[in-house]
Amino acid sequence: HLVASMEVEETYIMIKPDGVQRGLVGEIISRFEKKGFKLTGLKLFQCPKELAQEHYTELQSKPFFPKLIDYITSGPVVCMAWEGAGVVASARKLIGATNPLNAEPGTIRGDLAVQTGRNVVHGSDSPENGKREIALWFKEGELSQWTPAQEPWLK
Ligand code: 3AN
Repeated sequence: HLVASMEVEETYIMIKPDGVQRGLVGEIISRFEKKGFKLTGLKLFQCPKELAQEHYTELQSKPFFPKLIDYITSGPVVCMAWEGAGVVASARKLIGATNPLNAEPGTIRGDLAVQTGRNVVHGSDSPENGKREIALWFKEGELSQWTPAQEPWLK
């Protein structure tokens, strides 16, 4: 369905091991919450090699592929599913350019990262990949579709 004339989409966002170890989990989640997107899945997870290889299958032939797999599997990651109008492209904007040195200030990578190989966060690059990656990283039952309560929480 449409909200503000944009298609409601889902995207897979992942805080990489460096983001977890540098204590940036709260900061990164905050940026998506404050923007106004809806969190529908969240877990801390030690990724097996096979899953990392499947996730980055399009990059298999790149020279940096083995190092990328070592990096992503080097410690726990935070897996997230986010939903919202135009969330796929908007999340990519919030994240910033792949090379953090080219990422604009105000973006996650622009503010918090220096190296391409340590760029703290992943975001799906298309609605199709959003669906594919959420299905890859989450089991059924780990995702929650929810609507905000109509009653105010503070009276
Ligand atoms: P993005 O994560 O911005 O979508 P992709 O899909 O081109 O960028 O690359 C996926 C991941 O592969 C990057 N986040 C980064 O960790 C790693 N990567 C990409 N290019 C390089 C590179 N030239 N050297 C090392 N790692 C790279």
